[in-house]
Amino acid sequence: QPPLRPLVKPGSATRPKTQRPPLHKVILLNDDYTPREFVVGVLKAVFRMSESQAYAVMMTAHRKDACVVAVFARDVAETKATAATELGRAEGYPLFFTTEPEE
Ligand code: NFA
Repeated sequence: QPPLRPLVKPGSATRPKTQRPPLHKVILLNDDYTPREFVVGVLKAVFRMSESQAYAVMMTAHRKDACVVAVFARDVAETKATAATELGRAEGYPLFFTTEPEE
């Protein structure tokens, strides 16, 4: 009698696929009033960016009207977008960060 051979590759039938949370982009929107240096300071404080990274993101938003700052799990993206928007609001600036799901 021939030996029984496995029907499926060991492990493949029972091991669940690892779940990763869908990522959400935080997007910085340009406006005509918030000072450039203030935007850079908010990006450094909330998103832990270096001066040069923050400056590059600020200038991209300034020139193209919007720039992706970073991607996070949804709750982290929303918390950071709200915190950054509120730092501007506290100074009377219309600075605005939004979020959207990554494709
Ligand atoms: N456009 C603003 C200015 O010229 C700077 C800015 C950049 C504001 C990016 C918001 C986002 N002072």
